[in-house]
Amino acid sequence: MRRCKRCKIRRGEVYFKSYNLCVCRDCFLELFEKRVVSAIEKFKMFAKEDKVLVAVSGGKDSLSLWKALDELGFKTTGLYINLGIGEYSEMSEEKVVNFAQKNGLYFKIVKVKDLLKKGIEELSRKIKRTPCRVCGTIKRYIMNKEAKDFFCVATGHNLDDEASLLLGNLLNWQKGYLERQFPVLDNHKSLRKKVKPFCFCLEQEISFYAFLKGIDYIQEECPLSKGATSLFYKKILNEIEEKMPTTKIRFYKQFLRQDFLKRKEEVNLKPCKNCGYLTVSEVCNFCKLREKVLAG
Ligand code: Q46
Ligand code: ZN
Repeated sequence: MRRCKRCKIRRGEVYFKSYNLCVCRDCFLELFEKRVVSAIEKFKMFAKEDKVLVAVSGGKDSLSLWKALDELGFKTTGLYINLGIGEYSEMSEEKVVNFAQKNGLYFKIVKVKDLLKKGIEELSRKIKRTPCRVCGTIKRYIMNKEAKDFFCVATGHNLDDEASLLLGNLLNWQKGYLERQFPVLDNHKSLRKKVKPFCFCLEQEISFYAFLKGIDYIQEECPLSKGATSLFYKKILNEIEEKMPTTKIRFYKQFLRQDFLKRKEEVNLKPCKNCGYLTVSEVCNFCKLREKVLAG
């Protein structure tokens, strides 16, 4: 391999085609941390004194985010939501617990089965919705509830996730979803602030970061993700990126410059009459789901 393009002294250990950059591990770690800090500062995500709840799944992105924020000196607590997806959930919970213990970090576990008596797969069958849709509603609800004593919730969404989500939202002209795709959603009444500090980090960078930091994460994908359109969009974007490097970052950064993202107040939201969670209808999606499930 070539010499590190940054320090010009050490041997380059990793090559990023998207940046046409070959760097050594020390330079990589510096660049990676800078990229995370610049997203946190650019979007005014949180400051050193704020308490951040990091949503962790046991996968490489969220555990790397937790590690990076902790090493950068932020006050973090992990939140693991056990989705009740058989062995996959048990294995990922174990990864989170081991990681937290190894790094001396606080964390909390919430089990979907404790709340709704069933795991995601059974819930999806019961209410005849796709597992990911059910899962999304439940995770958003739990995260927001658990974040009430925190400044914000941070998730491990990376540039590949954001670019593929953007592609999907554009192909379907989902204007409402496009507005909500910003890397920061500010506090709004009882809705806690949500942030994505890895929004400028490629998946490939996070994998290398996790490797260098010796993070033991769950390698398997969620078994319910098979056939998800987001995976298809990622594959297409990877093919485009292969032919035209930097497409992903340009696509996403141009999106962030659009005027309609200067978000207005979410005037249409009002508290759910059961639980108080902000929603557009009388009863929030989580309460509707719970009613259907517990009805027998
Ligand atoms: S965990 Fe849940 Fe994902 Fe599994 S069921 Fe779908 S949304 S794929 S991030
Ligand atoms: Zn509700």
